[in-house]
Amino acid sequence: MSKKRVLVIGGDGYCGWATALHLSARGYETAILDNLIRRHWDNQLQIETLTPIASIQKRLERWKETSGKSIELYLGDINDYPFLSEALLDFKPDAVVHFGEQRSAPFSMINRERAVETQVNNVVGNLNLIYAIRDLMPDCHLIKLGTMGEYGTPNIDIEEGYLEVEHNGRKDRMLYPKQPGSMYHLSKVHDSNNIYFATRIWKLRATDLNQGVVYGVITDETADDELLINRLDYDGVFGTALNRFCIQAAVGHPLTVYGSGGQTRGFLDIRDTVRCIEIAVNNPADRGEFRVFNQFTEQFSVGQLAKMVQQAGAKMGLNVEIQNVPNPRIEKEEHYYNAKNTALIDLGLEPHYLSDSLLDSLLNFAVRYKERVDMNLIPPHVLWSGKKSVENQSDTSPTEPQKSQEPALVK
Ligand code: NAD
Ligand code: USQ
Repeated sequence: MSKKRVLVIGGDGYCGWATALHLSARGYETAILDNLIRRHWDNQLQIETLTPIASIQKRLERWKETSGKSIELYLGDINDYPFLSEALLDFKPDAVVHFGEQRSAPFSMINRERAVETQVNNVVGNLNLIYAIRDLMPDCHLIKLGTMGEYGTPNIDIEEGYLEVEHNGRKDRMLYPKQPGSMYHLSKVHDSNNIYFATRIWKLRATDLNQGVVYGVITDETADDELLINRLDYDGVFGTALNRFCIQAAVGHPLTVYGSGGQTRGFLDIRDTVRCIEIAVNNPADRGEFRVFNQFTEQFSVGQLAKMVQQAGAKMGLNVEIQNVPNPRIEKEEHYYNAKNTALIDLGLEPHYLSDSLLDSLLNFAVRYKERVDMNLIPPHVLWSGKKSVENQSDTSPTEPQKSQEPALVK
C-alpha cells in the first residue's frame, strides 16, 4: 500500500522540521507549508536560536542530497485563503499536520498588539484550514497541535479531551473545561472549539494533540548535519523550561525557576513528538470524530527539572546553581496535577523517558554552541501583569505605541 501524503504546516519550525524529516525518511510523501514568520519574529525581537539554522531552501536541498527524497515547499501564509487552497489542491494531502501558529505564551502577553497578532494568526489560520478541508477535500485528516495548557491546572484529574458530567441526575460527555494561562493558550482553546464544531456539523475528521512542553533537539534525521540541524530556543520569550535550563547550565547562568517552582506540566522528548504525529497519521480519526490525545510522556514540576539538570551538570563538572526568580507569570505555583496520557501509548507510542543520557546529550549540545549564547536574552522580560519589568521602567507609557519598545522587552 502506498504511503500517505502529509502536508506539514509550520514545517520550518522546531516540531515541524523534525516531523517533516521523520515522515519523509519513512517514505511518506511529505510537503512543508510555512510563511517563515517565526524567523521574522526572531529578527524583530533580536533573538536567535542557539543553533545556527540554514534557510529552508538550503535545508531541503541538503535533505535531498543526503536522503534522496524530496520535500515539496509551499511558502506562504495560511491566513491567505487563496494561497492555502492552491497549496492543498496542488499537493492533495491525505493528512494535514498543523503546527503553523504563534506558539509562545510570553510573546502573546507582551502587549495588546502581540495578543491580537497571536489570536488572529492562530484562530484565523486554523479556521481557513477547516474551511479549505471542508470545501476542497472533506476526507482529509486534520491533525492539529493543541496544548496541555488548554486545561490549565484544575484541582481534578485531567482526562483526554472529554469529561463525563452528571448534573441533576442526567449525564453527558462534554469537552473538558478549559482554564488556559495565556493569550496564546487561549488561542488553542478557540481552535479546539472551532474544530469540534466542524467535526459535529460537517463531519470532518480531526485529531487534536494536546502536546506538553517539548524538550531536546536531536532526532535521527537532524543529528549529524549542520544544514539539517533543528532550532533550539533559549531566550525568555520562545525558550521553554527544560531546554532553557540545559543551556543556562552550559553557560554558567543560574537556572531560572519561576517562583517556588511547584508548577507541574506534562513533558516529552522531541523524538516522541515526531512519532506521535506518525501514529496519528497512520490511525486517522473517523468522519465526524473529534479525537483528543494528551501528547506528553511524563509530568514534572519545574523545580524537579532544575534539580535533575543540576545533578546531570555536576557529573559533567559544571557548577549549576538554581535561582528562584520572581515569577513573571500569573499562575499557580503549588497545585494538584494528574493528567491522563494513555491513548497514544495504546496506539503504539514507546516513550523516551527523561534520562541522564538525554540530559548529558542536551548539556553537551548546549556546551558545543555556548559561544552563540547572548546572556541578556536569558532573563524573562515579559510580565503577565502588563506592568513593565524593572529594566523597562523608563520606557514609553502603555498608551504610546508599543511596537517601538519591544526590543527592550527582550534585552
Ligand atoms: P515554532 O515557532 O518553532 O514553529 C512554528 C512554525 O509555524 C514556524 O516555522 C512559523 O513560521 C510557522 N507559522 C506560524 N504561523 C504561520 C502561518 N500563519 N502560516 C504559515 N506558517 C506559520 O513552534 P514549535 O515549537 O515548532 O511549535 C509547533 C506547534 O506545536 C505550535 O502550534 C505549538 O503551539 C505546538 N506546541 C509546541 C510545544 C513546544 O514545546 N514547542 C509544545 C506544545 C505544543
Ligand atoms: N518556567 C520556569 N522557568 C523558565 C521558563 C519557564 O520556571 O525559565 C515555568 C513557567 O513559569 C511555566 C512552566 O515553566 O510554569 C512552563 O513554561 P514554558 O515556557 O516551558 O512552557 P509554556 O509557556 O507553557 O509553553 C510551551 C510552548 C507552547 C506549548 C506549551 C505546552 O512554548 O507552545 O503549548 O509549552 S503546555 O505547557 O503543556 O501548555
